[in-house]
Amino acid sequence: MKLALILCVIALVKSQSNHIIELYDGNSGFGSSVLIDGYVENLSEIGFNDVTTSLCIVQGIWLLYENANFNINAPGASGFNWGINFCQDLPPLLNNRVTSVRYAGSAWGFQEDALIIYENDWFQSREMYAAADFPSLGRFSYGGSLIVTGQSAWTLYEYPYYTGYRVCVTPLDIVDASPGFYTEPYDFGFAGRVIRSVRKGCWGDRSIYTAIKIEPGKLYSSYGAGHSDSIVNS
Ligand SMILES: [Ca+2]
Ligand SMILES: [Ca+2]
Repeated sequence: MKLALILCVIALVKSQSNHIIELYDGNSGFGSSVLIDGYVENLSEIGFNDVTTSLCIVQGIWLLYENANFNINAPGASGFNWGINFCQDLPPLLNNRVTSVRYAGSAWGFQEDALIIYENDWFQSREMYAAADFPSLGRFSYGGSLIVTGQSAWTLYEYPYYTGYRVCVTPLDIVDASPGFYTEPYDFGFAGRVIRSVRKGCWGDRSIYTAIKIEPGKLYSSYGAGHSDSIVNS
């Protein structure tokens, strides 16, 4: 009993989330591989930089980047996918190029209510994670892209304390808790603006934006910097 408890505690300490992805050097899940359940800012830390050719998602929402630190310093190609138990080969723009990966949403439930705002388009750079109302988002220019998980809509505001221009964004399917992906500011009506506060639910007079249609079990990727308006469904 005690041993089981200790093992359980060790397991909790070791795993970073229940989003789980496996990266493979070869096609179709062949070759050497690494199992990842957390943020990896540089895959060279685990000897897997620029070698991934295919991936298998055990579960979760996963984001892949061409450059280190989720493309913070150098914008580049990125990809995203979500679902349970599927494998996929990477498209040419990401094949043998992935350098950082991270999951999106609650660490322990990718279908729990959350709003994740990224500084740049295509889920690049810094992120702001909100599971509840956030009256002031601080110094970064958040508003390049977002992911809405769970079963709640959110209102985004141009100014702190829920003031100024506002829009409402929703998950893709609010009943099934399918995540909503908004790859660029035009997708949620915030082009040229910064998000400075967010509130759970749809509030006041506002426009409602719905997520682009994304199917589970497929990887979607950008063409990289300067071509972020294109979705490649490989
Ligand atoms: Ca490879
Ligand atoms: Ca790379």
